[in-house]
Amino acid sequence: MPTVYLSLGSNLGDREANLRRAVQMLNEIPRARVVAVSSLYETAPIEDGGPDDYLNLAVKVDVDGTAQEFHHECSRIEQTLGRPAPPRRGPRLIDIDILLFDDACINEPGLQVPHPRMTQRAFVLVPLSEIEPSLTLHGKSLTEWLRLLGNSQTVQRVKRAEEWWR
Ligand code: PH2
Ligand code: MG
Ligand code: MG
Repeated sequence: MPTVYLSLGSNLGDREANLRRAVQMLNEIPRARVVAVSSLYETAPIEDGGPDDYLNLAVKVDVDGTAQEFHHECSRIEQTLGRPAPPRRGPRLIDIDILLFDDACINEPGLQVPHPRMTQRAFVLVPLSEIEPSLTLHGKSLTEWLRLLGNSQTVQRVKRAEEWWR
């Protein structure tokens, strides 16, 4: 059964509640099972992340099915949770990104796996290394990738997994 790693983020509303609901909904996908969640991390926005701080975490899921099917389910959860109240538009309440789907290499419009920017994002690498410290990416360990990033990106652990999940 494929092992899948996800990065989740929220920077709007009750961020912790948004993330908890998203992880619950991932676990409710009939052919998916959440097997590990990381601590919650408060992270400063990078790239085009908008003005507000994020809560981010990493999740490990066993998935029975294709990456495309699972991606579709993740988009459905984003839409269910993140739909802005009409007529307002704005940042999404929840972002679910597939980082790794077993050892699949996928390069399609809307679905690139491994996630092409994950090695440049401390908000991805720190939670991921917490739940899977032995992972390597393109021949380097997660800690090696983090070391290459330096410490310009703020990532602060705010709640351990057992304090927020179930
Ligand atoms: N997501 C982005 C862009 N920037 N920054 C942080 N700290 N956390 C995110 O989840 C994030 C971001 C695009 O999805
Ligand atoms: Mg994203
Ligand atoms: Mg996304």
